[in-house]
Amino acid sequence: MTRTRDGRGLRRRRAAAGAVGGLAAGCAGLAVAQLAAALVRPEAAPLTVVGGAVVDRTPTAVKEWAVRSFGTADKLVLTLGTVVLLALLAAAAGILAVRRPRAGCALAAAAGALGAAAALSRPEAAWKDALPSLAGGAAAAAVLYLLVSALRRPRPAAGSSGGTWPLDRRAFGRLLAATAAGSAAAGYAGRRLGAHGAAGATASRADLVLPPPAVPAAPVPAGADLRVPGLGPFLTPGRDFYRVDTALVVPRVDADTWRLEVHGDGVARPLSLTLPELLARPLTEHDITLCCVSNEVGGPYVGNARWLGVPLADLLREAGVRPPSRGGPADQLVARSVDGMTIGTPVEAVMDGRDALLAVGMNGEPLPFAHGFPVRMVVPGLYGYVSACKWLRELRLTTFAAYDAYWVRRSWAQRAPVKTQSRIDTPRSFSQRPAGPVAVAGVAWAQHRGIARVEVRADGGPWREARLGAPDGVDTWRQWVWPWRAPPGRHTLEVRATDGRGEVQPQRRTGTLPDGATGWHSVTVDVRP
Ligand SMILES: Nc1nc2c(c(=O)[nH]1)N[C@H]1C(S)=C(S)[C@@H](COP(=O)(O)O)O[C@H]1N2
Ligand SMILES: [Mo]
Repeated sequence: MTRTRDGRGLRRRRAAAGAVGGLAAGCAGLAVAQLAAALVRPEAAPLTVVGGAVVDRTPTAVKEWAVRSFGTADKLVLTLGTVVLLALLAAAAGILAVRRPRAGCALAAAAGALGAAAALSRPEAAWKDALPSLAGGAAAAAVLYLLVSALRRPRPAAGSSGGTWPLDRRAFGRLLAATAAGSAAAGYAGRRLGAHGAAGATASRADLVLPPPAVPAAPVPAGADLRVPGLGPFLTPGRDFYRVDTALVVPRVDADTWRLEVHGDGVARPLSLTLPELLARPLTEHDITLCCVSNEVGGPYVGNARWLGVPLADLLREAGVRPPSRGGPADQLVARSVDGMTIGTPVEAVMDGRDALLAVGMNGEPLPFAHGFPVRMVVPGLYGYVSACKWLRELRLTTFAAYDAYWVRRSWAQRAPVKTQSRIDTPRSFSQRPAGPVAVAGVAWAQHRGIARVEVRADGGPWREARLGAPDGVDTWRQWVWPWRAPPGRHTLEVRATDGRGEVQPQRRTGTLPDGATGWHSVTVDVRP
């Protein structure tokens, strides 16, 4: 084999080998960190904490854009972005290490320290969350040192020049193979351990038998579901229910070790409850439509479910809490999740008689992990970010003056009752259809006020009243349908709802920030002659 002896080619080959070594060291570091995280805390894995720290710091406008552009895939995009950055950093450390081994290895270790800093910056971080990233950085630095040592070692072949190059390709190759094997083994062990940890949570969910409700919900009225093709079911199945949260990895909480703490201002009797203790209280079942403040006009982040849970007001009364209207000192209830989300809800709303629940069941089953197992909050009439904390672990009573919850610190409103909205689900915008009768249908919601009327109009003409599905209380959406005789041509359909208080949904289009979008939804349809 001929070797390029000129300096340029040599440098290029050394740099390439260094980059390969850096990437291998990076993989080894990541695998070791993953294994350490499985031992310490799965949420402390480097990709998770770095991604989470980025989420925490992303300006709200960028986050809204990401949710709009990528939907729920925003998390995948973020993780892939982090991996690409890490790979670039690893390659750079490798290239640097060929010329200056100490500096290159220090860069690898520094990447680990950066991961540790990200871990410690997360809400709810414990000091040990720094360990996986530090271990990963140290492993990457050590492996990189070994690899570049092989690159700098004189080639053992007889008669070689004895300089620092050509490299000892055999030793380098052997070390690369060993690194790959070691990384794979550490990665595999981490996965097995992680699966083992999650197995406890999975078993605890499988074993959970939900007690029957003391106050069951009436069956959904026969006419609530209009069964129009193109319209979703009245009750949204868990697997189709929208998911909005900051968790890059869905927390899998073991119900057997779960506890809820209730304390704070005006709490005469603080509570610390296990799940069986919570479930020993009378449960209520209630249909509630949940929606996200980030839902644009016509958007998908709304769903309706039958929830089973402990009435939150009863639990608060048990703890000695009084609402502000009865002289209580706290006007804000701050719910905190196992992953450090904080969600602030008006105490007055929670205790005004509505069915605010600490939910354990969704559509007849324990909550899915993605929707907050084992316990989450649901409060009719409030957007999710001010009411619906998933993976709940603490309820603290305080004031709005004294404390800003997670999203409030990121420029969303402190209080956010749901705004009246209506959506056309069929026909779809920009769809084509033959002229003739068309069932225009959708949903409308104004939780805790109810929907009194839905109107539709075509091409800016007179408003026509739609037929509503039977009401299932004021806390759920209502389906609606309007028979349209579609003439040929391009048409615009618009919808607007009136809530149970007689307020017509405003036409003015506003964005989602700071407290929810307003405006009428419209679709454009092409009708063939
Ligand atoms: N722990 C936790 N709870 C959370 C969130 C979160 O990010 N973390 N997001 C909230 C928001 S913004 C909404 S809209 C609802 C969504 O609930 P879902 O994912 O079950 O539909 O959960 C709320 N509860
Ligand atoms: Mo939300």
